[in-house]
Amino acid sequence: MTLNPTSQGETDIDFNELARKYAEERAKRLRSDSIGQYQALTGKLSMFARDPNADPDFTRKPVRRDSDVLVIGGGFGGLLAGVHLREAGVEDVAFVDKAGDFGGTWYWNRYPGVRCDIESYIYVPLLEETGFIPTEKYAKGAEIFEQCQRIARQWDLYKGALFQTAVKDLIWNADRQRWIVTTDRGDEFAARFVVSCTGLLSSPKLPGIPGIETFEGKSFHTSRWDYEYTGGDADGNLTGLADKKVGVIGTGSTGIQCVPPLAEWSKHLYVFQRTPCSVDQRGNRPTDPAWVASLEPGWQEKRSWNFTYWTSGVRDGEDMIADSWTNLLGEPTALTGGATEVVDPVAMQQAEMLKMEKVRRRIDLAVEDRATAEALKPYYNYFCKRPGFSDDYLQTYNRPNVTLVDTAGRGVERITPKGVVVAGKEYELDCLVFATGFDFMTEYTRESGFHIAGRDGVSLDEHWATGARTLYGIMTRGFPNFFMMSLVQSGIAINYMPIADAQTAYIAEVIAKSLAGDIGSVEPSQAAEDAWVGEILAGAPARRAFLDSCTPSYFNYEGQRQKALESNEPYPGGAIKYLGLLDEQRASGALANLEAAGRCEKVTE
Ligand code: N01
Repeated sequence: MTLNPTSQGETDIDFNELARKYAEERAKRLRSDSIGQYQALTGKLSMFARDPNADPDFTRKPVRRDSDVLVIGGGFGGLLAGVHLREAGVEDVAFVDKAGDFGGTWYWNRYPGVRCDIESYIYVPLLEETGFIPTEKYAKGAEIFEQCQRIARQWDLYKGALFQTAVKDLIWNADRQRWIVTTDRGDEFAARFVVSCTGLLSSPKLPGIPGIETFEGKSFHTSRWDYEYTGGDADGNLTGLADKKVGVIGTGSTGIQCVPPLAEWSKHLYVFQRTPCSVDQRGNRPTDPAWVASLEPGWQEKRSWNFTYWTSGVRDGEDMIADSWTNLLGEPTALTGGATEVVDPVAMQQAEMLKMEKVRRRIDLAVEDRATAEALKPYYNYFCKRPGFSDDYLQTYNRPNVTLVDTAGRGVERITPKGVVVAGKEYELDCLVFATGFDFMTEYTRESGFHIAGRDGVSLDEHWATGARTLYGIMTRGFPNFFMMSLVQSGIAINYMPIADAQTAYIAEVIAKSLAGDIGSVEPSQAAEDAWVGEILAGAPARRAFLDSCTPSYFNYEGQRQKALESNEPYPGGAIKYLGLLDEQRASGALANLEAAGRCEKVTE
């Protein structure tokens, strides 16, 4: 069923009353422990980190290797780095990844119903180059994972790749002008350049709910789905759940994708909700072969730019993607970024409220039980959380075997050996699924999981103790020949792919130029880094003012500013400007704004 609430009645919205309601709902969710409420999958929770898709008994001999480039992480960022390095003529590239294969997010996230939530024709990289077209507008995770493997094969990136291997330490050796990199399997690399692509949302987190480790049934995080227990695969057929009472904690983008198949296959499903997600129309459809036949060379880049323009508030001719993202962001709203002309903030706020009102009215049309419908309504600005899209999530609550357990913003109270407690009531469960997300923009070393020591042994944590310092969010002074892909001081866009592509093209160019010139080390000049940090800090207050009014989420450090993390903000100039800037740097020789020092001869082994 397509739910398209008409605009009728919009004018009767009392914006002041809504603002009061938003503030009230926000206050219910504020907690003094903010981001401290979550725990990493270490220590007694390390069993949640086990990779169900890789051989747990895998062993190999430690490797000692000199290489021109070491890429850490084989997701979209690492793959695109590999492709651009190859195309820039850099052959000696090694990969290390904790996972058992390339794929990153799409290796780990195999939960039922997993799909991309950006149109696949612009989100999945290198479609023209590989001759692959996703079978649907929003592709299944398995297709995207296969495309990652296809890219790795086509650009010969498997050669020398080490999987099921975690980097532990990176230490800059100034005499050798190399990074000495060690891993948990005893490997030692001496790499001239390191490109760290450890992912933006890659470290799963669990809530610090008391008793979490005492649950005696089956429990796992969505990014480590246990199909041995549930049966089936990402397409459903979860026959192992036919006689099971299943609980899901978390109703973000992942929760809304896995709830419908879980409801279809479980005896009974309890969805434990703290904050409702906004759920807009998805409108998925099969790829039209006639459309594919009509595509001309260069189509993917053109289409991708069209989306970036429209979602930056710039109407770039026809809206090629025409989905809920472009429909909304074609209108100026509070967060469309620097490309949007300045509009009245009151008008922007009202536009956000109108959008959310439509989202709430969809719920009334989809959900039969009034109390459930009310509990599913989100009361916050649209961009306070990652928007969700689904054509079957809301309707799932009409099933007799599904219960929404709304926690009124307080979250699950306790977990017992038998189940989950909310407001004093215990819900007995056989299986408990945590759709509770990933670490986001906290400390870089905590997220990446390794220790980095740059010039004079100074660690990245020490260097950034009073705030992050980067050039373009990619390099940091004192850490020569080290490139990172993260959101810290980086450009952001609704679609990550063009950002990852531009960043890795720039990085590959810097590396290729340095290798060609036998340059020992490159790092940002003090002046360039200062200027970049200055731009970030100057733009941060506007974004913070918006986020400060938001309901808690990972976007705003769960509603509490973290002094040390304030300079982690993204580039405020918007995606279009950021992409243009990187392109310009690359085209003008890539080494501008960098200090190059020393000479480095190739070491022969
Ligand atoms: O994680 P989340 P996610 N009791 O952090 C709830 C990307 N993604 O995995 O909202 C009860 O968004 C928490 O509640 P609240 C996408 O960028 C992409 O869903 O904090 N509940 C929330 O509902 C996305 O943003 C695709 O109040 C508790 C949930 O856990 C990102 O991944 C698909 C709780 C966590 O939601 C992460 O999404 C899927 C407690 N104590 C995801 N603690 C694509 O298609 C936490 N929660 C590309």
